[in-house]
Amino acid sequence: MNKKSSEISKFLSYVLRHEPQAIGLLLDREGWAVISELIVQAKQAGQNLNDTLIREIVINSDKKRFAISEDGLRIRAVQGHSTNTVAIAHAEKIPPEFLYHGTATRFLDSILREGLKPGSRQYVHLSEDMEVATAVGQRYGKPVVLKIEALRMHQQGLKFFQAENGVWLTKQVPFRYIQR
Ligand code: HQG
Repeated sequence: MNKKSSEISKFLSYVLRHEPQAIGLLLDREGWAVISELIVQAKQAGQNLNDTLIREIVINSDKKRFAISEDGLRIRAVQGHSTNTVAIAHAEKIPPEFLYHGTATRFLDSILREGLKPGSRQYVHLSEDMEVATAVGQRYGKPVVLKIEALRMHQQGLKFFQAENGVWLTKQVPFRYIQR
C-alpha cells in the first residue's frame, strides 16, 4: 500500500471503528456506514475520498480490515471497534486449542496480574498465528507472544467470536489461561 492509501486506511479505521461522530457520520448497530455519506462527510473534514479509492483500499488491506455490503452501498470495519454505538453480531465459534496474543514486554507485569483486558476496544484480539501476534506486539515496543489456552477457556464457559477477517475475539482472558 502506498503512503496515500495507508493514510486513508488509517482515516477509515478511525471513523469506522472509533470516532464516527468526529466527521458527523452515522454507523448502524452492525457498524455499517453508507459509502456516499462517508464521502460527503469526509470531504467536509478535509479528506478527499471517492468510490474507487475506497474500494481499492478495502481490497488491498493487508488484514482485510474493511468489508463492503452485498448491495455495494455500505462499508464497515470488521473488527477493532471502540465506539459503543456499534455491536456487531460476530459469529460465536469454538476456538482451536491455543490462540496467541502479541503484546509489549512492558505490559507483562500488569497482564500477569490482571489478565488480558480489552482496553479501549470492545474485545481482546487473538490470533491463530504466532507471527501475526509478534507483529501486533511490536506496535507497542519489544514484543512478547502469550499463548492462550483458548479451548479450555471455551470449555469453561467463556465465549469466542471470529471476525470476518479471521481475528479471534473474546471479552477478556483471565491470567490462569495465559502461558508465556
Ligand atoms: C495490552 C491491530 C496492561 C494489550 C492489531 C495491547 C490487532 C494490557 C494493549 C488489533 C492488559 C491494547 C488490536 C493489562 C491487555 N495490562 N496492558 N491487563 N491487557 N493489555 O491496540 O491487541 O492494524 O487496543 O496486550 O493487528 O494490540 O488496527 O490491542 O498491547 O488485531 O487492524 O493493551 O489492532 O489491528 O492495545 O491490537 P490495542 P491489540 P489493525
